[in-house]
Amino acid sequence: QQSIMKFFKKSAREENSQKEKEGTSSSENGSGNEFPTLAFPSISTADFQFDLDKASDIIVESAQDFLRRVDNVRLALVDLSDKSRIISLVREKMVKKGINSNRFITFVGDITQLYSKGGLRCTVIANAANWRLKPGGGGVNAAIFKVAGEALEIATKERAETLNPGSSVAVPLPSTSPLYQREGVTHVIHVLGPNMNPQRPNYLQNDYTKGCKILRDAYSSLFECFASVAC
Ligand code: AR6
Repeated sequence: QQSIMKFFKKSAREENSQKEKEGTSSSENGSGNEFPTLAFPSISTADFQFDLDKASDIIVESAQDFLRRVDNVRLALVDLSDKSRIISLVREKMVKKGINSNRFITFVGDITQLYSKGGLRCTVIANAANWRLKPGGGGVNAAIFKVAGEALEIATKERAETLNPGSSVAVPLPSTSPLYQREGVTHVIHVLGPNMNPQRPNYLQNDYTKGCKILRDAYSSLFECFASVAC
């Protein structure tokens, strides 16, 4: 309970330093910090080897489309390194399209430590999952299941056994989970993207017509799930 109260009583100082890091406007109104935020990794672009340029187009277009339709929410694309190519590509394309940088931000950090290490409040986070919805396997999936603990495994099993490419499932995180207590995350949305890695199931054999459609479906399903839990 105490840690949740702390979460909501975050100091203005931390909030401002966050805005500086993001390079966003620091005005009280319209900064976007008051909106429920979805933090999401770039689906399919590491272990699943999806082309970064094509993925960045799809991320920016899907986010723009979603934000035009749904008010009072914010999206945050997250990656581990400040040298992240996908973050640079997305930023470039956001600027070209004139997307409101208070409603769609990019952020460098571990998605399991956004609040405790980065001061970024995200009540919902997305996971680039595998079709069996199993922990492990590396990447962001391994990181989220490790930090969220068994509570996430159990809650996931109650919602779904498997996932089809291009679809997602929202899982409410039990308040016993460290990810809930420490980071204030209330939901994890598992998303399965297209796979371009011959070593993984559902390999698309470089078919980017199918791959792009599946990635678009994945983001639209992810964003709809977010709206349904946040709004
Ligand atoms: N925080 C933020 N971003 C991260 C983190 C993290 N802790 N870890 C990785 N990323 P990937 P995929 C970024 O490989 O390509 C798994 O084994 C990473 O830099 O996690 O969709 C699953 O079980 C990249 O930008 O997901 C599946 O089998 C993005 O997250 C398979 O990999 C996605 O990288 C899914 O592959």
